Amino acid sequence: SVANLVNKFRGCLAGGLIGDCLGSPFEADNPISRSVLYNFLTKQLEESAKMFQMFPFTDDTAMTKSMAQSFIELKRFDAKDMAKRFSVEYFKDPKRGYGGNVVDVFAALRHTHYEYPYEPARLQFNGSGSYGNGGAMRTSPVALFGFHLSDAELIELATNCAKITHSNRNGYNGAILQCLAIREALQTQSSPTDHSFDVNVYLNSLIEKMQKVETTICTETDNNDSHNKSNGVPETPFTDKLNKIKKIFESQTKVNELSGEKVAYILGNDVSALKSVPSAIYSVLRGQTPIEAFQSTNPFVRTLYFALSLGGDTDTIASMACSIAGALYGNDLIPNPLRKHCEDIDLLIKYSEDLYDLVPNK
Ligand code: R7I
Ligand code: MG
Ligand code: MG
Ligand code: MG
Repeated sequence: SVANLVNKFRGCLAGGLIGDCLGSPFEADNPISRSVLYNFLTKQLEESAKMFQMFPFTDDTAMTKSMAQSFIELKRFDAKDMAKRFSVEYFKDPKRGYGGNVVDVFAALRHTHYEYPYEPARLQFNGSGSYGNGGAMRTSPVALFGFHLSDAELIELATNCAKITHSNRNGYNGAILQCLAIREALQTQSSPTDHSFDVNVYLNSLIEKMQKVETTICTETDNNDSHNKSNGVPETPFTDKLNKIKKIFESQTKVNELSGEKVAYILGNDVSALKSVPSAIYSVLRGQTPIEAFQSTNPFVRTLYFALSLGGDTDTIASMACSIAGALYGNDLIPNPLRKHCEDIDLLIKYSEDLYDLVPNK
């Protein structure tokens, strides 16, 4: 309902931060040790901890903060302003675990005084653009700022925000999918008693929208035109992965059988958008039912556990999964101890409220 929309906004940015901060200690663990993960998460959930160990955020949150600040201060999208914030933030605080190549974009943006905010990204990887998940990992403010927009408008905004660093079709399409997944979560009402929602309805909506995105003819700004068609038919890799997920969820037995390691093998767990965004979405849906290896009745906690259990790019996959889960279940379902471990939690909550204030006609 409309009444708890602000709670969902808060949950989205708080969830994204928690996934990033608690996922970063495991980044690149592949596979991740079950007992280490069990002990770690059990510890972070302790209510009575005398001291809450503080986990710093990484580039995922640094860039999310810049996106939020740009929307909040300008009350509109401005590519140059966003490009400048990314770059200034990077040079102020570079040791946040940024992707290996995106740092060249920040340098080129600064060198050209942010005059051509899309050019450096277009030149990455010999002109094919980055397919990393850096566009997707920071997209939550787009879904909040663009909450009231039509699908077409939201997709255009998500694309333009992502293309400042990620001009490869699979890079910005990953950001579009993550953005749509969050908006769909904001619009989904889970049961107030057991927090259940219709997984099939949620998936079908994403499949329909992503299919449209991936089959639409590329514009002249798309520099990957030659890579995305086979025999004149556009490739639909994200839609295909969503359909794979749908197939798995059609059998609850299959869902219960698939460990994090197996899901990582099927859907991926690396720094590419294609092998991380669908895995994050899977983790959210997996959170709907009990997990044998980590007993919790809380679907947000289950989502976090499962995302981490995939291994690989854990900070980013957990951050994307938990921002969707937070948007679904709202801030009130997130256990307090988890947030107490995260750097800048109060600031992210403030940004979520500022973005909520910008939503027209509530
Ligand atoms: O996508 P990006 O911002 O990185 C985000 C990731 C997250 O996991 C963060 O937590 C952080 O750890 O990094 O940064 P990019 O440098 O654009 O992409 C990340 C990596 O993906 C690159 O360093 C490459 O290894 C790989 N990559 C590609 N490799 C070959 N060809 C991305 N695009 C390509 C490509 O087109
Ligand atoms: Mg990171
Ligand atoms: Mg290419
Ligand atoms: Mg990462």
